[in-house]
Amino acid sequence: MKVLFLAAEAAPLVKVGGLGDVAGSLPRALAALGHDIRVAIPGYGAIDWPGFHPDRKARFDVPQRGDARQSAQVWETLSGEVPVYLLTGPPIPTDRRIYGSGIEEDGPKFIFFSLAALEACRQLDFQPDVVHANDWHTGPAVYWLSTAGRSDPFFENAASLFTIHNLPYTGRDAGRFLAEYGLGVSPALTLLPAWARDSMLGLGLVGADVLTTVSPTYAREIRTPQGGYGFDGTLSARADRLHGVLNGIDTDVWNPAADEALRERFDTATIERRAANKAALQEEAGLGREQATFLLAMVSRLDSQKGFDIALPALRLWLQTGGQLVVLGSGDPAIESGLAGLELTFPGRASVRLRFDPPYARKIYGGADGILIPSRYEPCGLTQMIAMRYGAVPIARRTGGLADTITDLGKPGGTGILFDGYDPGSVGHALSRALKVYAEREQWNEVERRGMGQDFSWDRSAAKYEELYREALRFRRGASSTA
Ligand code: NHF
Repeated sequence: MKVLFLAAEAAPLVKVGGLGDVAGSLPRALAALGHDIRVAIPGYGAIDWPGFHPDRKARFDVPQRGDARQSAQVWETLSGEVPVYLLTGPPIPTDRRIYGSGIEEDGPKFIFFSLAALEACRQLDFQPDVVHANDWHTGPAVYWLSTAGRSDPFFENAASLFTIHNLPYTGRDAGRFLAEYGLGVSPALTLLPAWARDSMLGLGLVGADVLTTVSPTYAREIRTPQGGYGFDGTLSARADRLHGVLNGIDTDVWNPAADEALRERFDTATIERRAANKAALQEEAGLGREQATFLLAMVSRLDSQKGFDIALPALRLWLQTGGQLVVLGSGDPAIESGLAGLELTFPGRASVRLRFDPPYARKIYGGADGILIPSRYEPCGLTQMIAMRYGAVPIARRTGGLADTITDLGKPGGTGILFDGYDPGSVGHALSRALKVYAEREQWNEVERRGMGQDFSWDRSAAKYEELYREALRFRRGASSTA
């Protein structure tokens, strides 16, 4: 199949969060299955243009309302074997900015990107069977396909699959920018609550032939009032089109047996070598070199989604009672200052780095004993899979993809610790459970080894997407439509 994969970010060119990881690795797995898949992202100035040396492939115009038009260019580079198209034009920032501060900036940017990416396919004579669009930034492309695209000879047979990576990000209040690009209102929008009819996410949700999200549990949660952020009715109405497909990780990129960032590389047979990595991490983080002390870590975007409000009181107790802590992340200034306070209060026991530092993240995964992930909600989560692959045991809230990828120690084959409550007491209780097992070191090592033995590669999920692409095509070509 010919597939156009649309995302606002894709590693290694540009990555802010998990979406970038997925857009960097899933297309490679689909290409390995024999599909002709091409990724399109905005050609931000923040990308290392000299490093990736893209070639300009076409200049064209993106039509707007009336006779207006916006000039665009498409450039091509490669990510592994996968072609990546970079779309540039006046709404795409040429400075270091990726996401802006609101819809005034991001509305025009991503509507332009969505429509320019489709138009680029026509210019390059790449006629996709499926357009796989991701998150609210790409909703307009899905919506255009489901409306004007139906009578466009180049796109009439192109099916769409829309993946939700993070539902609360909606790109709402985009109505006037959508109108500028001629995206009018269709009857299908009544499937959306009134406030969401000019949201770019909403356009994707009603326009797509098939919807997916990144874990089976999250697919259920978003159909409930608690997890649906106002879209539960829309998603329940489209439940027959909605599937949960677990993300994978690129097991070549994340491989403790070959990771250059580690002091000692290891696999399940040589797991005792983690001790050297733990010592190196303690040294680099300025913590006491205590091999017998539980070294707990957090690697995360600092966002209210990630549960720092319930973690902080529990971490204070953890540090008071002799545990060690390493944190890496950046984001919300209020969370940053709460974490910085921990380091000040517990010098030599808590170490907090407030920045994006990929090599240091690898050292944490390869040296920490446990990784705390107390998320309020988690569509899939990649940290827990990477942690397990590196022998660090996840201690996580039972939500979304965390519930689908971690087996609690209370069950046979346990790989981590899960807790339910969203409160500091539940975090504290989970940490005590971890300490109890850690005291029996052989048992703990067994848990680490089981985590390392899990298969988190893309193989299974890529095959699932392949199946869903075919299903989307059946819907499109059978002309059963909602929009
Ligand atoms: O893994 C990629 C990521 C997810 O849970 C993560 C999230 C954003 O919040 O699918 O998207």
